[in-house]
Amino acid sequence: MHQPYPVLHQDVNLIQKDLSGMSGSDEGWTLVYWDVCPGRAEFLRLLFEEAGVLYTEVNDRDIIIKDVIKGEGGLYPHFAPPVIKKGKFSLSQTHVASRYLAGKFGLLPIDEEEAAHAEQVNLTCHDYIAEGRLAFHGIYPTGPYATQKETTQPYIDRFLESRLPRWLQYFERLLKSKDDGKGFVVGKSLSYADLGLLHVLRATEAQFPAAWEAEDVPALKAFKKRIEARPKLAAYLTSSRCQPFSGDSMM
Ligand SMILES: N[C@@H](CCC(=O)N[C@@H](CS)C(=O)NCC(=O)O)C(=O)O
Repeated sequence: MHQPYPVLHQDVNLIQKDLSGMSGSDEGWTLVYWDVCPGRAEFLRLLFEEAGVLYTEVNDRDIIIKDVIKGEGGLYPHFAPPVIKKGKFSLSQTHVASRYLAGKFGLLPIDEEEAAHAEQVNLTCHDYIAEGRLAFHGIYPTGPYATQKETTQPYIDRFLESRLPRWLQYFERLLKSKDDGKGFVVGKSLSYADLGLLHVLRATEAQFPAAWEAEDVPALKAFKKRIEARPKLAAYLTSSRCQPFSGDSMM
């Protein structure tokens, strides 16, 4: 059971590029993020795409630096993208923005305990991707991977050997803890927790294809295929809107 909020622009599954500024359109949603990789914004794109809600992307570096990184004035300035914006309202922190959009789009469990479990899972997905990303930036977390390639390799090796299997086996256990691993992560219908899990599994497969292939996680692999096959997600994942992963950070 999910919250019955109205879905805006239902079935208008279209993305537009807007370089006119972070303000975007007053009517629809704007997603502000770097253009270098799917990154954390992918958690939010999957929500827009599954809900069939129109969103406009602002990817211009100068605009992001001016309006987000150095943004001054206005209530609740942001530390870093992704940022979602609609009219005068804007919100950062990907998990919070995901949960907010999920509420708007009918992808947030109504039941209080299920909503808490969805949050538990989505934040765990964020922990996983953040730890994976950090392995590629062991010396300088906000510096480019290319400048620390050799020095950070031991961190990547350690992540691959000891942490990645633990994370994947955890997600396998999580899925199998209900409905024989054949259902949704929380409750009986799709929520933002399923989309969060889908995103981190796609990132894993893209960054570490051999490890993903070798890991014994049948429920997880079936889950990934099942969710990817949902019509709106399948259309998105095969469209030009869906960017390839960067190949150097799980992002
Ligand atoms: N906890 C934040 C992290 C945001 C974040 O680190 N954004 C990155 C891109 S994925 C960024 O642009 N960081 C700039 C900075 O840290 O100065 C979230 O989940 O949204």
